[in-house]
Amino acid sequence: MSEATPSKLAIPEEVTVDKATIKMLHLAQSKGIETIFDRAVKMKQCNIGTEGICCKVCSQGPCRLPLTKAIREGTEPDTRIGLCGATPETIVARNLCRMIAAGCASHSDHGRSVAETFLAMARGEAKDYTIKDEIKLREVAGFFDVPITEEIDGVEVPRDKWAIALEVGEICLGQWGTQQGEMIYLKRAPQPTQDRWAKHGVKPRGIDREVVEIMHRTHMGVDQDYKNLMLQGARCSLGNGWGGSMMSTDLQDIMFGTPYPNAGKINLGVLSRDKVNIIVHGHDPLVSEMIVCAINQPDMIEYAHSKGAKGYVVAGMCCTANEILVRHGMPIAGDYLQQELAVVTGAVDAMVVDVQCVMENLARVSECFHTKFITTMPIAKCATGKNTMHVNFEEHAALAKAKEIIRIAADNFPNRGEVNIPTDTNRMVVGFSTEAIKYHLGGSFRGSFVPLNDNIINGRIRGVCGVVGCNNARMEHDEVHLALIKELIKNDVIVLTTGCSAMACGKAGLLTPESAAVYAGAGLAEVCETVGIPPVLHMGSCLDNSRILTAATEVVNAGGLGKELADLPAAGAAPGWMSEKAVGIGQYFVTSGVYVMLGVSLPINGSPILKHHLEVEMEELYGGKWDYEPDPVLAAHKIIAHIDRKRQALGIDKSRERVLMDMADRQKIEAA
Ligand code: MSK
Repeated sequence: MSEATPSKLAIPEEVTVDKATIKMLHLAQSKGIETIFDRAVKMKQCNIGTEGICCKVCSQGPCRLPLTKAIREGTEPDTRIGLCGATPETIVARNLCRMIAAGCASHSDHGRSVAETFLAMARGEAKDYTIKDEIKLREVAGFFDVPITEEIDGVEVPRDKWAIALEVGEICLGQWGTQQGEMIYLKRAPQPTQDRWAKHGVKPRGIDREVVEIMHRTHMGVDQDYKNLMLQGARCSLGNGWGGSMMSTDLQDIMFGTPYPNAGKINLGVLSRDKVNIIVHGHDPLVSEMIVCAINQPDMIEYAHSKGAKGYVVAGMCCTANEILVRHGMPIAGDYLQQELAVVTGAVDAMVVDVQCVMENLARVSECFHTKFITTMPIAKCATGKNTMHVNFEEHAALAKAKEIIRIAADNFPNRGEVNIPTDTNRMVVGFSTEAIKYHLGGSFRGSFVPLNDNIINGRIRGVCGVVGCNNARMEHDEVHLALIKELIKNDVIVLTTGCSAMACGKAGLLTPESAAVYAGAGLAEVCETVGIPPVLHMGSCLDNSRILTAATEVVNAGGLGKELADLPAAGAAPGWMSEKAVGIGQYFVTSGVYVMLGVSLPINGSPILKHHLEVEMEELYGGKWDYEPDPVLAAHKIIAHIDRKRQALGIDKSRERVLMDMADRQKIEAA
């Protein structure tokens, strides 16, 4: 157990707005258990690092080039260079590109493991997985030019799904290592967006190649042109957004089912006193899907009973949570910042982790309780903690491995000590995949985005904003998301959300259709009420941000709102991002033509020239750009101003004025 210094503890009511988190943080502190909230108070950030101005790509450094007040104000010339002569622009661009590479590699390597399992399934080597969405398989086959029909005895008949899956799996997996040409999925983007990419030479080959090329170009003494470096950052990001991530989302949908709206529950109160609690945490759903499948099998239920438990609760954490929530309605225990606090309940019999966003301190907190901390992926083990163990997950024996994990959890159930589960939970409606939005907004007979476009054009919906990403321990937990999102929906901007941002919304009750009447502007509320949707649509995990790209493309294709993604009255935001994945995601949105607002600055402030490139010049290249505003309400208004500029460019600003005038005029008439 590592104890927090009493004088340097977080004040729970000041670091989060979530009631369950406040309660559990008090409890953790009373037990002397340190969490990330306390460490954020104790440990200050490095100024040089946050500005991105530390170069450590060779052993002659690290070279640190702080931006002094005099340089910033122009009273002194900027003569800063590293030992090799590298400029601040080169150093900051290198560091940023390496963040993009790491983020893209994370999502896309997750995607690779999904593609490998998909192919193994198609070959009959991973028999516990199956094809759950054959319609999507056939649609995806079309993107890869894999035939979905065949001629038998002169008659055109549907081709066997397993034959299609085999071909799709082989082509898909090959996409990671494509050395020449361009990734096949890029053609899913609107043509003018593709034309921009071609013009600037940023169409990616395979994601593996683009990540390796970033690592090469940022090595000491290679690419020393910040604009050229950022072109490769853009190229790599597209390889993830329109490649590794998008293919992964599609293959997961085929194997596990495409999400459609369903109900779910969220927050630490979903844990149970009398059932075996298994938390599945991370991002890759290969393990969690099997655990969800196994808990309902008679032998597993009997096993729980034999240990004195009434059954199982499988609750998710981070984006593994989103994966099993949107497809199966399994509850979410909490977001990234709540992971240690879940263990502090004393009710978690097994914390089962796969990849990404798993704090190493979970191992320390687990050993303060009976909790087994179980790693499952060969690429993500943990050397810390007495309660830590590894169960190597194998796709060829997936169900058996899931049962092994479940038995470990059940065996641990009788070892519980004091249990403190907060009662807080909230209900939500989730699962708005691109397909689901299409059917929900377009009507059940013929799915279409046209009604959405019509409502944007007539001004009831002012625009669309994807609000995504993490919770960051340097910001007020949940509040940065909620303040931004409430301001957006109040101003008739419909919000698409994923990741931990979606969880903040769920905990605050924004993911229910009824919330539209409480929080949304009159126009958006009217649309939500008519079609029965929340003003904030939960689209899935952070990997599923690719769904926002496909939804935006559907909007372009539906007509009336421009020819490319950059024309749309739309924006993206990551108010509390912390992960390198968020940088990779943000860059693929910018490169796709989207204005992206951050609440935590990129580490670029040490180079005003590079900052200008990202926040101004990139718009000329791609139609999208980065921006930064820590105040969530101000950020919302910058987003709204951007949306209004796009509406004006499309010539639909007047329609919205008419909608507003209608209401105001009516009030005026009534008052007269
Ligand atoms: S889990 S990447 S903290 S969204 Fe996807 Fe949350 Fe960010 Fe991890």
